[in-house]
Amino acid sequence: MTKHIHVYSVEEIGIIQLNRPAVLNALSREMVDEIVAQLASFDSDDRVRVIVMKGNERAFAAGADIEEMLEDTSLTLEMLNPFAAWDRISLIKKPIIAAVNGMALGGGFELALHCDLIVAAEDAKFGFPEVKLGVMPGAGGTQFLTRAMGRRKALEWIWLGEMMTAKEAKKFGVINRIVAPELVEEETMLIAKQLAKLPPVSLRLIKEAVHAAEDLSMQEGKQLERKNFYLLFSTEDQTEGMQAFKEKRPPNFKGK
Ligand code: CO8
Repeated sequence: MTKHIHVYSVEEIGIIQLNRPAVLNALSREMVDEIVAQLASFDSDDRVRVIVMKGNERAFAAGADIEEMLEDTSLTLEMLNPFAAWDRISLIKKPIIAAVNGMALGGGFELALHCDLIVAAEDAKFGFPEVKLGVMPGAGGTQFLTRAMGRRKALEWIWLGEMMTAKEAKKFGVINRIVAPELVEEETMLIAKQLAKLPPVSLRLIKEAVHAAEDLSMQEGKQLERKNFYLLFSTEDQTEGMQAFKEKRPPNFKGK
């Protein structure tokens, strides 16, 4: 049973809907724990090939729950270690797509940035308003944004705490696609279904190699890529993919 998220599946797609509409899906710690537990559960569920995370029309999520943070001190945060839960999102191996309508702010923006792909409504708004609260992004925002748009642009956005339009976010490589608000879900599901037909082991080893490119040297990254490439030759899907090409028929990938 979950209190703050709604969970369901459509074919091979596992869907997590953030569900605290009264507070624009503000992320309480309990809610983050539910999201992370559900991601892990989908990740180990053979019936699920792709994960979608979405909010509602008004908000993906308007940040961490400010009410909850009001009483925090440096020491309570150190002892609580709230970001350990966020770190677990990076361990999810299946593709995760964020479908963003409305606002994705602060921790809500960071949650979207933890996803692999982001589809957004043309009127969606992204931003890190933390500076206006006397704090700063804490769940990876400075790192994700700098890697996407470079130091100068990232500083400008995070310092000023202004909202970024979907168009700007796309221009700076922060999100993947923009569509009309009413088409966000449809577009996200189209990508998810496309991914769900592709060989799952290839998808996860590609994700591992691409993510590693942000931390490793070129040589180390290429070594990892090579090992993953070799590994795929021990899958039935590699035989199926190449055989299907030879026989001029569509492949049927099994994730083995
Ligand atoms: N936390 C708690 N409640 C919130 C939050 C939030 N982040 N955002 C909105 N709400 C609540 C409002 O208090 C309001 O509740 P009520 O009806 O009881 O007064 C309700 O949601 C609706 O909000 P508004 O009436 O303010 O709606 P508006 O359309 O007028 O404004 C805004 C929408 C602009 C999004 C506005 O609500 C706002 O500025 N929200 C705060 C945004 C923000 O500063 N986010 C960053 C938070 S800090 C953070 O995310 C740190 C991340 C670090 C990682 C966290 C790990 C623990």
